[in-house]
Amino acid sequence: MPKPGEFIALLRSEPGYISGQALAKKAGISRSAVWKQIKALRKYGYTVESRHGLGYRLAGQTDLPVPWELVKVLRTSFLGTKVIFREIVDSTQNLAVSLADRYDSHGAAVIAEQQKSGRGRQRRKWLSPKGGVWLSVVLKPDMPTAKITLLPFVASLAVCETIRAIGLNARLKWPNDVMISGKKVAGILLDISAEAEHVNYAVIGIGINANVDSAAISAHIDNVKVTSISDELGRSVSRLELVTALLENLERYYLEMEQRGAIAILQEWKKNSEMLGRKVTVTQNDRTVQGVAVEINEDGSLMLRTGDGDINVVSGDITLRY
Ligand code: BT5
Repeated sequence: MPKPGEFIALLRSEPGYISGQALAKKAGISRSAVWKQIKALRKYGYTVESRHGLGYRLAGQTDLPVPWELVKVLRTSFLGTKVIFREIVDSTQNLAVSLADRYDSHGAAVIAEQQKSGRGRQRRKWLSPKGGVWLSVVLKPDMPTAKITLLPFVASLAVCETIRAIGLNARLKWPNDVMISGKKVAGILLDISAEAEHVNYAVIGIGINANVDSAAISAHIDNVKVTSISDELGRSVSRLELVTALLENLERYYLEMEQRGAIAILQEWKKNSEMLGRKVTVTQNDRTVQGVAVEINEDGSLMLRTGDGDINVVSGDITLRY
């Protein structure tokens, strides 16, 4: 049985219609197997026309980041050279973590069109309907364990740049949210396995509300304002193009951090953030602290100027006060 990538290549090589019989012969499969392949391609988002007496014609490309399309356009050296794509999965993060111990997993990406149990930080839920970009990448970083918490800054910066390149004013909010006009469009999650001196692996999860109805997500959430790229643009975007640009930006920033450290990344991150100098409320579990966000420290923590002096916050959620 040909793989979807091989079968789509057969259809593509025909400018007009190709009969089911000719397709079956070229692919070395039965006519009914051809029909199954056509059905599968339609599920992957391709438009395949069928006409009685003429056969099949490829009339529209997919916008999904399926591996056989990504491989043709992606200009990375290692990130995304191995891709697992699923229409639906519990969580790309869980699948990626289960693969991470394999010796050849560095750079592998797991992408899904929909997640049933998407995860946020601290066991929070991440709503992941069809239309979004739900992606996890496995990395085996050559960097000290203490620096690993900076990886989400690399990822959120890459997401922010990718969204800005399509003309939207994406901004970063500590620790790793990507926002448009104060509404969350993307979030980052990090899972690691590390010893004191050595990182076994890091899995970075990236969720981007690409072509989703943000009102439908908001209906289930009360503490965060939500938006999506399609709601901001008033049209859908190609998730294939979005993921391609994202993986390219992520690899570039990751290599920069591995080779030169995180200072330049944090500088760039700060330039894309609107929170420094602003009054913020930090919520950590049930505790809240108020102050002015004055700096992102070299370890990624947030320096907060409070009435009682400066404190460094390592984790929590920020609300900007106006
Ligand atoms: C995050 O957590 O922002 C990290 C989200 C990471 C999701 C990706 S998708 C691919 C990979 N596979 C996974 O299973 N996860 C990763 P946090 O900062 O804890 O934010 C979670 C909070 O955001 C929730 O409690 C909700 O309030 C809100 N939220 C949930 N779904 C959302 C969505 N689709 N868009 C915006 N906000 C959402």
